[in-house]
Amino acid sequence: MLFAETETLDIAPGAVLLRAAVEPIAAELVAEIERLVARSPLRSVMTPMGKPMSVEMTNCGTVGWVSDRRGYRYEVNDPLTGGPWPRMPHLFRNVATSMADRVGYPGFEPDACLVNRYSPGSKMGLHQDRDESDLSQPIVSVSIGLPITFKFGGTRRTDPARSIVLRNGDVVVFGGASRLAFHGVGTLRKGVHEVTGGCRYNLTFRRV
Ligand code: MD3
Ligand code: FE
Repeated sequence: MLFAETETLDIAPGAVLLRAAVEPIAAELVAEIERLVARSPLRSVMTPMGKPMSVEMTNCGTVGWVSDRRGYRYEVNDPLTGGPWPRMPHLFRNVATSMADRVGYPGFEPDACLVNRYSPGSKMGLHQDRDESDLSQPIVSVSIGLPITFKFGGTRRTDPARSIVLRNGDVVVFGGASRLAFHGVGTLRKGVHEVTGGCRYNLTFRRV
């Protein structure tokens, strides 16, 4: 499947930004999000330290990322519904596999998609994504709606971090030397976006 032909920017070793690559289908992606949150609602989760995260989350796919007082992990069932997570929409899978393929990861088969919803004031502190077993597989991130400042450092928490604004339709593929990079996002500012209204969604596709 072909999405917008856009420039690819190497933002760090192993990290490629495809600017506005899914902007033409952003509204369709939001429609899919609305369908899946009707089954597995967005919810606030606690960190293992017992602090509520400001970002609301849900998942689709055969496994989903969960966090509570017992830690971070992937689960086959949604703890809220007790049943399996909604299936990953074909459109989501196609976006993830084709974007990964474009930047040198043929055969990327995500089994989890974490859906994050940011409302004004939401942020995400610096962290690594290391709950997945095969770190040779990339993570594909899709931004929808309001812009946010993404922070991207090195493999040590204290490495200097760069800032990049992620906007509607931007896709970033994180693999190679970037797969274990510390990253986070700044505080979402109040605004209105034609596709999402007052929020931002981020989809991250993972091979767990
Ligand atoms: C770099 N999400 O869900 S997307 C996350 O905007 C997460 O919601 C942020 O960090 C968000 O874990 C950032 C960019 C991103 C996602 C995963 C990565 C960058 C990454 C995994 C490894 C390295
Ligand atoms: Fe992350």
